[in-house]
Amino acid sequence: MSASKPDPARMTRRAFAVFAGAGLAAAAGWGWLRTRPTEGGIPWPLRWMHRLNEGIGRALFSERHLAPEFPEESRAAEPRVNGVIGSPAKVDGAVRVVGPDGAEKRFTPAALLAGLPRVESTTELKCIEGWSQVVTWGGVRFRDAAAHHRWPVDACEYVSMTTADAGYYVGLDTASLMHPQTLLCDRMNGEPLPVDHGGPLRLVIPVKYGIKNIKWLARIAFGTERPDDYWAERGYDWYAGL
Ligand SMILES: Nc1nc2c(c(=O)[nH]1)N[C@H]1C(S)=C(S)[C@@H](COP(=O)(O)O)O[C@H]1N2
Ligand SMILES: [Mo]
Repeated sequence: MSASKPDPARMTRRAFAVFAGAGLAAAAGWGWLRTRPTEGGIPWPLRWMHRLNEGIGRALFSERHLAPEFPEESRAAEPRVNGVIGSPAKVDGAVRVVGPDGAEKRFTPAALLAGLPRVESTTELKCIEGWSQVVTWGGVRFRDAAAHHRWPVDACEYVSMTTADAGYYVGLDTASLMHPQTLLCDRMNGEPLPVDHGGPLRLVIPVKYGIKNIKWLARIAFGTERPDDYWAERGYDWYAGL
């Protein structure tokens, strides 16, 4: 009597059936998802998942929860340029700061940061597409600029940031901007911030994915409603917390 040996042909047929079944289920699921009514341009089940993620993100967020910092030696030798949406701002161009009442003040990028404590920190820029790189950023803390310029951070839960041509725009929660690692950044890897990487001024916000780290920052507007966001309109998570 021989011990029953597995029949390779049968095993293969079974594996194939499982594989095909999973494929059909995924296709059916995708078809279902695609035909759901949309909310803010994306199917409601995805919007619902984003809300769930945001709830968890906000619950985990705290001023004391720091993104990891790295030794300078571990930074990328040649940081890749990724974001190309929106037009670069002029070095001497205005950065407009707009209150909830629409009142506007203009600064050059240098004037916006003048006299504030300079900070350097080496953190990881994480793109939502899966890659990341370690970069040494220099600038001033957003929270220091907010205190110095008396920005209405207590009255306004949200901030909209845009490029000069409004081609790229991000919506941010004020709490994340006030995080100690969030910088108005004008230097990168020990040099003035190159135009490719957002010079003269970009936002560095290591508690969020790369999409929120807007380059060529030219307008900062405070408000009480959740601002438009370039990538949220294209299906990504509005909060984009890490
Ligand atoms: N103005 C502007 N800022 C932007 C983007 C963009 O397309 N335009 N892309 C974002 C994304 S998705 C990433 S990952 C980072 C990439 O920064 P880098 O080009 O300096 O590597 O910039 C962010 N800021
Ligand atoms: Mo990205």
